[in-house]
Order: sequence, then structure tokens, then C-alpha cells
Amino acid sequence: MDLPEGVSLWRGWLDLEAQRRLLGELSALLADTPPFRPTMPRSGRPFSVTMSNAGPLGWVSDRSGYRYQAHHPETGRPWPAIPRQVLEVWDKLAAYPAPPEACLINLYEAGARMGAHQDKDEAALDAPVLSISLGAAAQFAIGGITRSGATRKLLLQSGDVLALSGPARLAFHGVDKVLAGTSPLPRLPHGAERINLTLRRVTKPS
Ligand SMILES: O=C(O)CCC(=O)C(=O)O
Ligand SMILES: [Mn+2]
Repeated sequence: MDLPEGVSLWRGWLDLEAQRRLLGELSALLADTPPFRPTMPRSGRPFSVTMSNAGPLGWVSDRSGYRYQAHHPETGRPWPAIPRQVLEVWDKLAAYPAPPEACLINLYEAGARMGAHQDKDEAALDAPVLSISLGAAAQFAIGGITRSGATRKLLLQSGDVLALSGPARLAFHGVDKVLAGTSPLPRLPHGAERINLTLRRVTKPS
């Protein structure tokens, strides 16, 4: 299937065994770094996903805006290290000379979605955004760099890795729907149907 320029998809990059291992790591990480429910800037409307982070910087959103910060907004603790298995995915696929600084962990319960948005809170826009899907399949939509353009639908399944880079780095994208009950994995933590890890380089490497 032809993908828009700058969009790469490695289907089944993590096999079932690797997915299970990663899920084990994430369950332990989330026990100490619990998911929080972000709210929209200004309106304060809650997101339908809950989130946590790993890495020196974590992405958060609340009434004061979107930003990266070094600590969990509720526990006040620094984020834990990004799991090695996740860093290996970046090393193999990102083609970027520096490691990611943020691993955003999105947890989708049945019925959760993510509206169309751009990932643009990073200074290092020359680095790709890499995303790893685990659990139930999701209907992902990707458009161009304006909100009004046509969108392509992609089914993201457990073990898939997607990259947005170059001309697609600022493409609008979102998750229309999670197909509850399609996960090949045993129970995900915190009642999630799907977990997505989004790896980003935030600051320009020196
Ligand atoms: O869950 C996904 O597949 C996408 C997540 C995403 O776009 C984000 O966290 O910025
Ligand atoms: Mn995004």
C-alpha cells in the first residue's frame, strides 16, 4: 500500500514475544508512574485517553497548555528511563543521531479516541516521531499539514511501528477508533484496550 511521503509503517516490527516482554516492562513502569488524565488547554475538557511518560521529558497538557516537563504532574517524581527495548526500536528505525527524550504512553480504554492534531511542541522537527502500537487494533487517520486536507486511514495493529518524518513530520493525524476485543495480548494494565508509545526528540542535539 502506498503511504504519503514521509510516512513509514513497519507492520509487526515487534513479534508476539517482543510485545509480551514490552507489555511486562510497561506494566511495571506504570505501577510507579501512574497514568493521569490530561485536560485540554483553556476549556479544561478531559482527554479520552490517559497518559504517562518515560524519558527525561514527558508531554503533559492542562489548562495552562501543552508542554514538556521533567516530572509527573501528580506524583511530582521524575519520569522513569525509557525501556531499553523501546530505545532499540528508535536506534534501528529513526535514522537520527541522538536518542529520543520523550516516550509518551497513551492508554486507550474502549471508546477512547484522539482527535486530529499535529505533534509540534518539539524544537527538533528534523527528528521523526516514532510510534509503537500494542493491544487492540486502531483506526488511524493521517492527512496533510493543513487540517482540511484529505485523510488516509491506516489500521495500526499490535507490534506495528509508524514513523512520521520529513514532509509528514507535521502532518495532522489522529485515532478515530479502537477496535475493542482485537488485542492478541493478555490483559493490558489499567483496563486499557490499546497502548501507544510515541517517541520524540524534543530539543535539538548539540
Ligand atoms: O495512539 C496513536 O496511535 C497516536 C498517538 C499520537 O498521535 C500522540 O500521542 O501524539
Ligand atoms: Mn500525535
